[in-house]
Formats: sequence, C-alpha cells, structure tokens
Amino acid sequence: AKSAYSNENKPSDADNGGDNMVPSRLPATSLESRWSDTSSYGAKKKLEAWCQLSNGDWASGKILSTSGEESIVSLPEGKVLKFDTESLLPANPDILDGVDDLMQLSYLHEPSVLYNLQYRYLRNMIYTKAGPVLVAINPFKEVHLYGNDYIEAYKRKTMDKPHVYAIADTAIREMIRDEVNQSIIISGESGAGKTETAKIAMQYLAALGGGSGIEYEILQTNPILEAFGNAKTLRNDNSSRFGKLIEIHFSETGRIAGANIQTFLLEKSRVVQCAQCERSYHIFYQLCDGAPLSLREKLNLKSVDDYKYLKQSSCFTIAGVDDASKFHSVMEAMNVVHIKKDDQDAVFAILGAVLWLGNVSFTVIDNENHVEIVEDEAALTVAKLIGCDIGSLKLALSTRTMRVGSDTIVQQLTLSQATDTRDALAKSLYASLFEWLVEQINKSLEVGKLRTGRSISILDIYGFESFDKNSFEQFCINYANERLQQHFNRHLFKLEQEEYIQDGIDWAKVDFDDNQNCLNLFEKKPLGLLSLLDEESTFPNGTDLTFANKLKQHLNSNPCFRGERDKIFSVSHYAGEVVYDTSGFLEKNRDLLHIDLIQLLACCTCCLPPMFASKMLAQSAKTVGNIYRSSGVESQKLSVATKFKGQLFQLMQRLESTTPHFIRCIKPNNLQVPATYEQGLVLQQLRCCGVLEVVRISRSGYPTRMSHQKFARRYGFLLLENVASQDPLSVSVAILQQFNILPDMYQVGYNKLFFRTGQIGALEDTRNRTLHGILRVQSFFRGHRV
Ligand code: AD9
Ligand code: MG
Repeated sequence: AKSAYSNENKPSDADNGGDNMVPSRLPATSLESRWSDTSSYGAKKKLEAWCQLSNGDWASGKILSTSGEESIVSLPEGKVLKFDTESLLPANPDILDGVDDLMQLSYLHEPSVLYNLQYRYLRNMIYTKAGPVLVAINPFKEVHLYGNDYIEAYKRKTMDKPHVYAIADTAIREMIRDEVNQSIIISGESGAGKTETAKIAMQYLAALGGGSGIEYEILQTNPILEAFGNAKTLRNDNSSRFGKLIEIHFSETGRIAGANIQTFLLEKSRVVQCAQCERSYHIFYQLCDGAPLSLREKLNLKSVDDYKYLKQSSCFTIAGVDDASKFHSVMEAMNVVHIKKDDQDAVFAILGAVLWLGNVSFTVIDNENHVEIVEDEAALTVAKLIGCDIGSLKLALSTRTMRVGSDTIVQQLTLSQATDTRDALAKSLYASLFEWLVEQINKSLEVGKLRTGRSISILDIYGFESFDKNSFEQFCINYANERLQQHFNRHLFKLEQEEYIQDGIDWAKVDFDDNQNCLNLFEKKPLGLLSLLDEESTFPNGTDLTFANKLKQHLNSNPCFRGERDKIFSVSHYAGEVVYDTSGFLEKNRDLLHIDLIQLLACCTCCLPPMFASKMLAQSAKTVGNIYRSSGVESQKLSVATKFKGQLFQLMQRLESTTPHFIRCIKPNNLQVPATYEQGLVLQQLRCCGVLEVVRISRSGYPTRMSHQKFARRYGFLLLENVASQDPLSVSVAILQQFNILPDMYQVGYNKLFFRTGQIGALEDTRNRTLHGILRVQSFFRGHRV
C-alpha cells in the first residue's frame, strides 16, 4: 500500500528557520556519508536530524554546523542547541511523513517511528502497519473510521489504509484460501484499546459472515460480558477484569455458524474490595440506577451509596456514562442471547444478595471474639433473595463444621473469620454467576451441525498492569501477558527466522528481546514463583510472609527477580518492572469455600445457587489427588494459579494451531484524553513489544511463502508456454520468469519460495481475473445448453 496523504499538513521549512539562515559551515561530510541516502532526497537542504532533549523527548532540527564531536542544531521555535554529533539521528525526508507502514521509512529508528505515529495520530489516522503487525493508537474520542461504508470499502478493497477491518478481512480470506483457522491476537497495556479493537474486528466479521442472525447475538454478548466483567480502574474506566477468547465458526459458504466464548480468571476480589476511585463491576451500578420499580421492590434495592461494597471506594459514577441506560441495554442483550425471564430474575436476585451481603454485620458475643450475625434488613434480605431460611444463613456465616478424626465439631467463628466467610460467599456467588452467564451465552451461540470447523478466534485479555500496589491479580494478569508476549516473539522473530535458516536462504539474523527468563521465573518446577506459591499454600502454617521469604531464598539468582523488604518482591517483566506485595496471595490462591457455605447454597430455593453448589462439588471431586488441604472440611480443588497456568497453556496450544494476526494497542497518554501524545509513554510501549525489530525483520524479510508444489499448482495454469520438466520447482521458476518477478524480490528455498511484501499480489490478481474469465465462459456455455 502506498501512502497517499496530501502534502498540506507537512511542516514547512519556514517552521524550522527556513533556508535564509545559511550555516557558517557545511555539515561534515562524514555525517552525509553516514546518512546514506540524504543526497537523493534533499541535497540542497540543510541536514535534518533528530536530537534528544534533556527531558528524553526527541525533536527534529536542522544541523547548522558540525565541528569536532559537536553539532549546532536549530530547533523549532528559534532554539539553537549544541549536541553530541554521534547522538544525532537522521530525519526522513518530508515526503515520508505519516507513511501507512513503518516499513516504508528510509531511516528506521525510535524518533522516526515515534514521529510517524504521532503525525498520523494527530490527524486521526490511528492505525499504522509495522510490517505484519497493526499498531492501533487509542484516540480516546470518536473517530469516523467505522460503520457500513467503511466495512463495504474494505470488503471491496477500494480502501487499503491500515485498519482493524483490513486485518479481519485478511483473516477471513486466509481462512478460506488456506483452510486454516485464524486468530486475531490483541495486546497492549491496560486502557490501550484492546476491548474496543476486539469489538471492531467482531463487527467486521459479523458484517461479512452475517445473514443467519447469529451474528447479532454474537455482538450482543459484549454488553453483557462488559457489564459483569469490566470495571473502572485507575488505568481505564472500562477495564476488563477477565480474559476472553471468542472463537467464531464459519460454515463452508463463509457464513457465521456460531461461536464459543472462553473466559479466563475473573478478578473476584473486586466484588468485596476495591481501591479508592475505582469501582466494582459495572452491573451493580447499572442495576441500582436502572432497575424498574417492580424489580427494585423485589430486590429491596437501595441506591449505590447504601451498599458497603460499593461505598468503600468513594466512586459511584463514570464521567460520560449513563449506568441506567446501560442497564436497559444489558436486559435487552440478555433477551437476545435467550436468557429466560425467570433466569434473568434469578441473576438479579443474586446481584442483590451480593450487595446486601456486604451490609451483613456481626456482634461479638464473648471475650474470645466469637460472633453472631445481626438479624437485620441486610441478613433478612440476603436470605430472602437466595432463598434460604435466616437460621441457616446465620449458622453458615458464624460457625464452621470441622471433622476431627471421626467426630464432627462445630466451631464458632471470630469476627475476622466471619467477615472473611461472608466475603468469600459474596465472591463465590458472583464468580459462579459470571461463569453461568458465559455458559448460557455459549449455549445460545452453539454451532449447529453444519460446522466446517473453520474458525477465527479473537483474543482480548486484560492488559499488563503496574500500580503502586500490585497483588495476586496483577501477578496473574502480568503472567498471562508474558505468555502472550512469548507467542508474539515466537511467531514474529523466532519461527520466522528459523524458517529462513532451515530452508537455506541467505539471511542475517535480527536480535530480539526474549522473555524466556521471565517465564522460567514463573513456571520452573520446583523452584519457580507458581510452584513455590502452591507449595506454601498447602502448608497449614504458611503465611504471605513465609512465602515472600521463600521466594527470596530460592529465586534471588534469577535476573528477573528481586526480593525486597518484608512481603515485597519485584519482577522485571518484558513491559517493565512490577513491585508485588504478597499480602493476600495465599488466601487468593487457595480460594477455598468452606463446605458449610456450599451446603447452604445447595439448599437454596433460588434456582441458581444449587447449580453453583453442585458444580463446586463436582469440581472438587474431579481434582482430588492434586490437592492440598488445610484444616477443616473444605471444598478441595486446584489452586487458582495452577488452574490459570493450565488454561493459559491450553490457550497457547489452541493459538498455535492458527495463523495469527497481531494487533498492538498503544495508549498515548495516561489521562485518557484525546489529542495528547506522550512520547515517553508511547516509546516505552513500542520498545516492550519490539515494534522496531518487527519492522526491521519484515523489511529485510520475506513475509509471503509457499511450497514449490503449492505455488506450481496455484499459478501453473497461467503459464503461456509448456515447461520442459513438470517438477514443481521448474514450473515455479517458469512462472516467476513469465511474471517478471525480480531476483531481489524472492528467494528459492529447499522446500519453499519466499517473497517480499506485495509480490504475490499481482499473481493473485491475474489468477482471479483468469478464473473469473473461465467461470464466465463456462456459465455462458451452460446457459446455451439449457
Ligand atoms: V484493559 O487491559 O481491559 O484495562 P483495554 O481493553 O486495552 O484495557 P479499552 O478497549 O477498554 O482498553 O479502551 C479504553 C477506552 O479507550 C475505551 O473505553 C474508549 O473510551 C477508548 N477507546 C479505545 N479504542 C477506541 C477507538 N477505536 N475509538 C474510540 C476508543 N475510543
Ligand atoms: Mg479490555
């Protein structure tokens, strides 16, 4: 794709001082020769260069003179500064301002990439190609790049600018052409735009594969999952607190046949606890603001600030968001995905119960701090909503059944134990509800019998997070991002280069930042973060502090790990260093629900809790053997970290069997505001996902490849003359010659042909035209026979 932007917005020479300021001395020839192709672009002009200012930002200026190791550079706004000549980087000619693909830059370095992205971003061109990767910069405002006209233009290929639509289009075409499942893998920091991008991709797939109506259902899963699984955090007003893989299945004719959603580790601690200025899950606020009168009465619903779980973070609203109207969209979406009215009522009852649970309080009844639950509006409403009698609720929240040998004893809980039990019930109800919703959605989207098995998966997980205080949730989220980063590295750097080398073509290796060390830190057995966490979680006397000490004892030699004071340790992630606090790690990793609570749920008359309970029991039955026990009778199951690791492995396996398409979302500022581009912030994100290296590889690489056989089969019929030998390589070479593909533009490997970007396009066009011609002729003859 060539760049076709107007020249109007380009910075003029006048901005930089103009040509009337003739330098006293011409720039040194050594500079000219170092910056090889200056002559071809601007021999008459003064050399333009990028200079790094003291605050780290890059600015472009004109070199006025160079003497010795120093250069005098004139910067915009009349500033003239001295720089170390070696530190200057050559600027690209104006004609390359804002190119569509970073591969087109003559000089590829950090400032030129930063500038190119900024140039485009400020003109609302938020998408840019970095070779095979799409870079998407969050506009934090509505940009007019979407909708039917655009979809149509990308479908008809009358539009070739970088876009999520173009990626989705390629995925569909490659799925059909190669008969291989595809994946669109979206990554980036929290708030960078992954979830929005995923929705835009889904929109395109739905439009192209639509017709059966199921595509509308698929789109309507978004408002539901966002309401129940997203929340306002300090980084993002609509932050996904779960990971999601949606697999969209297509029929043989390219129509959507159904879909399946897999979710990963919902952050359930948020239900009972969230940081200042953050919110719990959107659905709670939506319910409180938007529930119709009858529902309010049924749930004994109050306003958000009456609920302790919601009140604690002192944040109730999100600027520009109308929770009440969102509630109506969610109700509507639930209808679309066929959640029955009765079930919807049960969903709201559970939500109400969770809110009221937070208000349940206890009174201390003896001097050992044992408690009894206060039988007030909160407790009574919880009992009513989940459908149990108040006596059972009181018992379940204030006592615990223990088995000692063959005896069963009942232990009274202390205040902190009872509070934890209450919160555990709230978290478990909510997480089960979320899981149940996903199941219902999957039933509704289930692929019919006619499936071909071809699919496009879209992956949108929570982005890398680093807060002032980072806990178990960030630990899991960032671990997931490390895994994903490795997948990215494998495909774009490792596999790519290995393939060249294996097939024996000329190739100079490009280095990249491998994150294997960090993954080892997490995954190594028995001395990795996850193993040590599980081990400590099984010790009855293990605490967050003993866990932290164990880490320091065993992991200090890993360069990615640093043990700090008390319960603190830090990890050097590919995206930066994160300081974790182990407080709560063991508890969250064990995630035990006392059997008394499961029994309570099993006996409820509200239809959902018994289902949740039987599922919990079934899960614990399945995993006996891999378990750890702490004292008491508890539901036994895999630890959260181990289960999550297993899920991620499965995910990676699934993705490995697909052709990946990568989208890297970039957050241009931390304020979540439009038109603000913070160089440092963008640069850090570009660095950690290796954008420059990807471009470097792609520029010197051969992104299109085909086996000799396939190439000969696909294009052989276009040959005008017979080839003496029919072996695939000879046929291939004859095709290359007939189509005048220049020797620089391809290499012949042992098994495959490797092409530079754009080479196969002309061949495909001819093939399509010829095939259409043949089809027309055939239908002409058929028409005459009839
Ligand atoms: V997190 O890891 O789930 O915390 P995401 O998913 O990367 O994060 P999200 O897609 O939620 O970020 O984007 C954050 C906000 O940026 C959105 O709520 C929008 O307000 C804004 N955004 C992102 N992409 C676009 C876009 N293409 N057009 C307009 C956008 N606004
Ligand atoms: Mg998201």
